This record gives sequence, C-alpha cells and structure tokens, in this order.
Amino acid sequence: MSLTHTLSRLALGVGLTLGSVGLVQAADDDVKIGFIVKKPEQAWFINEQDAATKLGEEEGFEVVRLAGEDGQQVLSAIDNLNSQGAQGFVICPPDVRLGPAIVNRAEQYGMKVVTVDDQFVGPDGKPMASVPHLGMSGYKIGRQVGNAIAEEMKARGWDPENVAALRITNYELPTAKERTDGATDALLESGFEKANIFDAPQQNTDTSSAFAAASPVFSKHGDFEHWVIYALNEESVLGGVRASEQYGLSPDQVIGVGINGSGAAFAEFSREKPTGFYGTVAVSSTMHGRQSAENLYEWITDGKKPPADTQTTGTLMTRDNWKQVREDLNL
Ligand code: FCA
Repeated sequence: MSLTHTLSRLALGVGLTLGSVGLVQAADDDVKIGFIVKKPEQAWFINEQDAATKLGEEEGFEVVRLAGEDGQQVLSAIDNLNSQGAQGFVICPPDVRLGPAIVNRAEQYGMKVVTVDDQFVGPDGKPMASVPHLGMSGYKIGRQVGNAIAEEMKARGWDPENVAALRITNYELPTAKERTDGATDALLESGFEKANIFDAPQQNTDTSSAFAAASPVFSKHGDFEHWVIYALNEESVLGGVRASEQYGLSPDQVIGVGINGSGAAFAEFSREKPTGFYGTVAVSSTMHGRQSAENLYEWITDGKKPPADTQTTGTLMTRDNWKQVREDLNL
C-alpha cells in the first residue's frame, strides 16, 4: 500500500470519526417536535403549548407551536414540521376521525406521533391504540361534574321537579360523550328527573357553538324555574350560561359546571359578582402539555414508546377555592 494511500485512508478514518461525533451531537442538539392544537386561541391549549415549550427549554429540545383547526391545516403543519427537520409531533386533532390520514402523513416522513386530549379514532370507529395517548378520564371527570351539580342543587334547596338540565353535547368526539354521559349518570343517581334533561348538540367545542346550541333550548322550555348546565368543557358551559343570561335567567337560577380549569374559568371567577357558572372540574393542562411532550421526546431520543393510554384526574374548582386549586395544579 502506498504511503499516500495509507495517509488518505487515515484521513478518511479521522474524518469519518469526527463526522460521526458531529452527527451524534447534532442529533442531541437538534431534537425538534411539533405541538399542534385544534383551538390555538383557547386558554387550555395555550397553556399546554406553553408548558411543552418550557420543558423543551429545560431539557434542550425545540417545540414548534402550530395550529391545526381543520384537516388541511393539520397536513400542512406536518409538511412544515418535516421541512424544518422535526422528528415528531404531539397533536390534539380538530377531528378525531382524521387519525389514519395524520398517521399516514407522519409515517411518510418517518415522524413519531402522540395524541393529547382527543384520541384518534380508526376506520373501525375504535380508538387507535397504536398511537400513544394522554387525556382525561372523561367518564370519571364527568361524574364529578354531575355530583358537584347535585350537591349544589341540594345546598340551594331546589326541588328536582322544577329543575331542567341543559346538556350541551358533542357525540362525534368520544371524550366529550364520556364526560357528558358521566355527568348524566351521576345526576340521575342523585334523583334528577330524566325527562327534564334537554340536549343542545354543538357543532364544535367552543363558547360560540355552545351559545348557538343552547339559546333555542331555553326558549323552548321556558317554564322551568331552575337550570343546570353541563358540557364537555367550561368554554361550552360558559356559552350555555351566556345564553341563560340572554334569555333572562338570573345567576341564582342557574348552576353551570364545566371541565378544564383554564383561563376561561379564572376570568369568570374573577368577576365581581357570581354568575351562573358555579364551578369547573380542573385538570392540569400544564401536566398534559409537559407529559405528552416528554413522552414524545423520550420516544425520539431513547426509542422508548410511551404508554398506549394515560388518563388524568380532576379537582372541583369553584369561586371559593379556585386560586388554591390553580396553584396546586401548577396552572
Ligand atoms: C377536549 C376539549 C378541551 C379540553 C381537552 C382536554 O379537547 O375540547 O377543551 O377539555 O379535551
């Protein structure tokens, strides 16, 4: 072997070694994940994205915050992430039935996907167990809502005969159905009149869609003296409460209990006078954001696939204890 040949092999060897060290470092430094949410303007999702971003800063990875308000926007968000070199993303999808399409696109790019809050549904109508998920234990939290309403009805001495329920529903979203089913079951067990429950199906999971769904229900059943209001989240319950006010009901005629414990509830509890929004079952969006991002990061860096389904719990938050609960849940 000639000297020059040997030297160039050596140089190549050194180059390769240095090159691979460089690569390893680059891989560590360059972890980038997306965090795509269906409602980027809602406090719950802002907090989740904030918490994930903060975790990334602490652990040295980058979080790209993106909106995915419909299927088209989600797919372009994934394309965008791929062109930025992201290795995966956390997503709360705008429609759970987009799951297979989202997984397909991610697989094309070799990206890892985990869901938060709303779990993908497969073509068979069942949850897509292959995609790691972290979300609320919907039925249990729903039961907490129903129990809180039942207790407050008792405290106010309401006669179930004169109490109607405005149940704002979203049956296309399984977690929403679990939550309102849980609340309904707990209410019925407490002695609520089944015939007094009226449905207001909402198109979406926000305040305006709930308001639109709720208004006609009040006009149609105006003969009830007292109302309770529940839904999949506090944004929707707030839509119902606003509709009750517009219809002319006073706060002492209404008990609305939501779910989330985000800025929407804090703003309501901070009003000088109580409204028909009595409380909300608070869940830590901070924990949802951090944990889902952490799970994905570990999957990318250590190859450790996150648990298939992690379910979180909630705490009742009212005007009386909201500041304390907020602190306890790190919100
Ligand atoms: C759904 C709801 C959100 C929040 C989340 C955990 O996505 O739309 O408001 O409750 O579940």
